[in-house]
Amino acid sequence: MKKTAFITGATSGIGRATAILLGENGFRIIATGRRQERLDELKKKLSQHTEIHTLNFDVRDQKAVLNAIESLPKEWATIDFLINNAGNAHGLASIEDGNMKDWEAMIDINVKGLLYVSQPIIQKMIAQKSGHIINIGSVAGKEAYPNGNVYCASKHAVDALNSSMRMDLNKYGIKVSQVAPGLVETEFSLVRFKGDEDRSKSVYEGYDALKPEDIADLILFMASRPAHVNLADVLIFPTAQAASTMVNKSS
Ligand code: NDP
Ligand code: 8X3
Repeated sequence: MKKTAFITGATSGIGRATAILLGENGFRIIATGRRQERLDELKKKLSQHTEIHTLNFDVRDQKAVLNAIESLPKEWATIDFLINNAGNAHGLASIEDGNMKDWEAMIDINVKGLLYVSQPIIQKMIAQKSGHIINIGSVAGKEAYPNGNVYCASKHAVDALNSSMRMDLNKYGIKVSQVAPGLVETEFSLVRFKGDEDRSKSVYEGYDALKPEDIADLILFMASRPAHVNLADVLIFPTAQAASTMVNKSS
């Protein structure tokens, strides 16, 4: 029987690549995000390979999250994998200059949003006595960097939640894993720099950044291990990167 993966932030970047790769490799997909036209485009593309159901909600809106999960038709009631991917950075400023709205957005999306989505799905997983949650953290959740302050704090929170969730859900046999990527070329920097394309492009110039498909590959590998194996926490860098702030741009 096909397994079902619920993927947040499937309209772009890592989430979209993961939906496509898992969908092409025998998983049924529940794809979520806010941009309906992108959900429709993904549904059209993936329908050739697998069954796909889309849900449109903002992870910051707890009621909308709950309603969306409750709206799932009976045949989508079992969720085998939750890929907690929706997230972003907003701004890159020294702490004294930070914008409160940016800070709130990162905490609300990256931390509170992840919790809003996780709890109702964890309850389903406990009832069905199986499940696997894969949290998308970041190298920013392992080491802070200058001007990264609140984004780094939000990803440190994901790192802590990943460990603690694994401990809490151990008694139910539910796997919890984290993928912590370094630099991946997606719309991430475009969002961080509020649509400034030149600044966003410059983040990925002079070296081979990871592609969203590289992260999708890792997620597929993690999701297809035997029942007794859990890759609990994987840090993944482009070869040119050695740490948050160390990228060899001449490579
Ligand atoms: P993208 O900007 O390409 O994708 C972000 C996804 O998150 C989109 O699908 C977006 O969908 C969704 N999203 C954002 N805000 C909300 C919201 N409020 N409600 C619902 N969905 C939302 O970035 P990435 O693919 O790079 O980012 C995915 C994850 O990977 C994030 O958690 C990010 O922190 C993490 N990451 C990224 C790295 C990178 O270098 N790119 C490195 C390390 C970690 P929509 O706008 O349609 O709602
Ligand atoms: C995204 C990678 O280094 O821009 O989490 O924070 S970084």
